[in-house]
Amino acid sequence: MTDLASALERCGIPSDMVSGGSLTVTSPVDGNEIAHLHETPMAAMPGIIDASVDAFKQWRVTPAPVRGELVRLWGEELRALKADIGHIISVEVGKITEEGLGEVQEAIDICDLAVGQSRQMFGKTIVSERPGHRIMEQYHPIGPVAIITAFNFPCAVFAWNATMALITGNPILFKPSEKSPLSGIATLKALEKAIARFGEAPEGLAQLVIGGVPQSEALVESPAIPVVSATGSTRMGRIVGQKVAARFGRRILELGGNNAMVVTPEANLDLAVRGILFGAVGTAGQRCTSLRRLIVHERVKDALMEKVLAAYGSLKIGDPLEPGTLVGPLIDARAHETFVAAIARAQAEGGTLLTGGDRVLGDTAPDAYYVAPAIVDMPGQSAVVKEETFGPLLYVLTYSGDLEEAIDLHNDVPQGLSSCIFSDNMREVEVFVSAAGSDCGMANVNIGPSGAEIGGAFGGEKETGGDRESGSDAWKQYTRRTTNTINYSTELPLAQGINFG
Ligand code: UN1
Repeated sequence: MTDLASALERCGIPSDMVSGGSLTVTSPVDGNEIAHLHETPMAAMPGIIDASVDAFKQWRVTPAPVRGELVRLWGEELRALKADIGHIISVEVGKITEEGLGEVQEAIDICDLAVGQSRQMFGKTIVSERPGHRIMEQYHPIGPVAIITAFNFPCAVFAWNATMALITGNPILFKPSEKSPLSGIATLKALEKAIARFGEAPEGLAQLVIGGVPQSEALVESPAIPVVSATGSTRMGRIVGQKVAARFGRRILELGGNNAMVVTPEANLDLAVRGILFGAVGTAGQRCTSLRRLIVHERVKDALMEKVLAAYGSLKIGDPLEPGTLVGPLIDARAHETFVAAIARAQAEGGTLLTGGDRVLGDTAPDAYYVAPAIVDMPGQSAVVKEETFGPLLYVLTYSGDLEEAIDLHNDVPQGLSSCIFSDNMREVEVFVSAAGSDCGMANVNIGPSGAEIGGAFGGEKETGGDRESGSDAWKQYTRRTTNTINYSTELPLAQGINFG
């Protein structure tokens, strides 16, 4: 049986690192304080950033496949520590055991992808209009990359960014969420073990910054850090995006979602129910990809909702480490207040609460916030439905006309992360994924909006930020592209036929 202290120890986190400091970490499982971390003093920030700049000089000239070898070792360390890091995630974030382990697996998967990618940073060769000339593009390292993560994916989202930054030749500066730093530190410790085995990595290649807004600001505002990747709320992203833009840095933003599922009359309803359950209730609705809006055709609404409500009725809510639990706690009291307030607003805006919303286990876990997942039937897409509420709250919207009506409703929110349609009709699904369909960064067919694999690019449009992380060609964002025109002739012809003297 794993306990937190031994998991931390096996991950190489010394006890003095998690005690005596001013940053208190609380477990959402029972509300107990589990760590008191030392914040990175602001006076230390310039030295940390300088060390990263120094590390860049060596790392950028280390051959990319050799950099890939470091990430391969990181994947090995993560495999060895999977159970321990998964356990830390469960205690610190409140994820059920399966999902804690799944998050570590996601980090392992991105390591594997990055190892292969480290040998495939292809640039194009372009024909020249001039004789004896050739044009080519190269993707070079860009410089230190700051990674600021949210509480809900402390291991995987860090790994998405760190793996790609490392193989492309850049040092990393990691600032985990104040709410879940231990899971992030455990993931970083696995990288430190890999660095020790690797042997030739520069000092300062992977550094940790603990703290809150001031420490984040030091990273966001530093001109020595060309790329800032930040995951979190739209409110945070608006500030970070503007600050990074003001100094012409590059930002990678992954912000709020308001993810929907369209269920058409031609859907397999049993499949849809399973998609709804994992999407809306999994991770207690605390994924940025969680299902928040169900847009269902009136012809199948009653049949679907009967099945959904039956499934909600049998959900086991409680200790995420206990086998069989499907719904763990909300992260903190504030998340609970927001959840309750959103339901009250939805009701005031004409909604009918179909199930859930109550706090449960209040007597056995008075300092933890467990809730019964809620479903609110809405007469229309009112103001509250257009906001992201980070919890297990699902709004039901009904359409009665054609698919276009559902798509209009679907796209009429400020966020654009993930989406899905359930239908066995190929015309409907093709329209949904077409240019006239979902306006999100991710549009799925017959699977829910959450739980993406790492192979695709992850991210969304509109207030979600517009950037992409994880697989596909996301690695390019951690590089600077250079276009090289090479003249191997003995003449100097000018482009566009210009005759200069
Ligand atoms: C997040 O919630 O910030 O697609 C990331 C998913 C996960 C990643 C979620 N693979 O739900």
